[in-house]
Amino acid sequence: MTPRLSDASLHTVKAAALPGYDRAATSCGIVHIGPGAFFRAHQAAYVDALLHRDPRWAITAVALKSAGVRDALTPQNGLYILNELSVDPRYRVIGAIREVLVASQNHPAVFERLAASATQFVTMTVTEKGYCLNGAGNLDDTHPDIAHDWRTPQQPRSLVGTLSQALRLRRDTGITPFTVVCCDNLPNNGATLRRAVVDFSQHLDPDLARWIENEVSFPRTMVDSITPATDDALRTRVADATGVEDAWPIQREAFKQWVIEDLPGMHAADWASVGVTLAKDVSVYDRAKLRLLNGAHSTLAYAGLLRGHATVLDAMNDVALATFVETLMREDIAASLGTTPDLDVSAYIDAVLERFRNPGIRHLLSQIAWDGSKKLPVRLLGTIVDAIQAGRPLERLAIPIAAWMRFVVRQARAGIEIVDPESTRLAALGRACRDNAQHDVGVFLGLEAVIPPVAAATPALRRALESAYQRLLSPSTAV
Ligand code: CS2
Repeated sequence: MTPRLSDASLHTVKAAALPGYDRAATSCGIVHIGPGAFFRAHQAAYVDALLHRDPRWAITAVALKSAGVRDALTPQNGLYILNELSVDPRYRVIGAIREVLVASQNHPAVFERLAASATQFVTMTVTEKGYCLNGAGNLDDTHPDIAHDWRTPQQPRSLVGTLSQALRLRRDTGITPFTVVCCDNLPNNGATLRRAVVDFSQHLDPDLARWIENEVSFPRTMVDSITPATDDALRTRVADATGVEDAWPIQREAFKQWVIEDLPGMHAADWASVGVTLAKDVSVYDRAKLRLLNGAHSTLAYAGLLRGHATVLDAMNDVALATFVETLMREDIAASLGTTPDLDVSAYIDAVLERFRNPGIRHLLSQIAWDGSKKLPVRLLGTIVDAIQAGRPLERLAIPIAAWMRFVVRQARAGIEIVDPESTRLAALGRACRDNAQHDVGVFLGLEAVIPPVAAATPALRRALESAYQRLLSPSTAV
């Protein structure tokens, strides 16, 4: 029988790089909230490298609600296998996670870790929807989790409520605050999260809000590595190659990048020694990444699904679609980035397109299509608003938004659940559509949580959306 991966079976693992440090001698200096696949593929791999130099930075991983990761990783002593996908796949056992806690089941243990003076970084990947923000990017005070956390701040459900309570404990006991490192695909993620935590705290304790504003660092970051969801093919591949069974292995492309704003708190650990870029100004990196890579990804997802494709590679092999996406990036999205002395945008686009064509990766378009109501504002609608303000053309930029609308209509009509925090509303909108461009686009433009008011009120955008929508009624000829 294949043994299960754990500290005890580590010496039997074949064909994989193992943690080259004494795990028992490490201590937890990082609490990470949201231990999903991206974190385990990306940040935990950087931290695993850091632990070879400095044992203080092992990770306590905290899931806010779901017990799935804890149940998979605890019998494995926090170990899992990372498969780097390329023509020549590589396997690596990641030892950075020492424990996994589930906040909803054990708030006291979570707050004990968050309040400990050894904890100097609190990092998070909770996806766009985990920040409880409204369409304008501010704390959504109508969100049920926020209302809950204001009522019972010691048992928070939301990320924002959890950070506020943890920082309160540190302030009350005179422990220096941790540095909050947001690792989600949000524009200006550090400042956005800081504003949400300060606004949340203001409601409960204005002194705490002021203290957070003055004392706590929220560096801005850019995170990047394409991470397809775990599937059975990966589980089998890992077991065959390594000779151990891992309940939840992770896969990603070999490329990874992490840029963090160079604020004083960041120097507690030697991040640069493991390939993290500490930069004075992260804006150029995060705008380019969110708008070019993620914007193109969402375009491929919605247009590609409508054209019958399943993966990013399939969509890139569709010459008309790939040509459209490349033109969108080079002409329309690049124009929104302004001058970028530190970034060669054309080379960046070349590199992104090559990554999308990686034959070693099977990245499902349906995975990228999740949570469109939260992703589109960040990935494409900001570019559209800039184009409106600068008087640039909107015709191509309207295509991915119209494709998302058609995707919603298609799923709603087929009775397939739309994976999105707005799923109920979207399904109702989709069912109300009549395949009449003017009517249907009008219905979607009323979604103020997704479409910024200035975009909804721009006749030229409405016309561009209607024309794109009309063409997408026959998706095979739309681009
Ligand atoms: C993707 C991202 O699922 C998605 O929406 O666009 O997860 C993308 O793969 C990463 O941001 C790449 O860094």
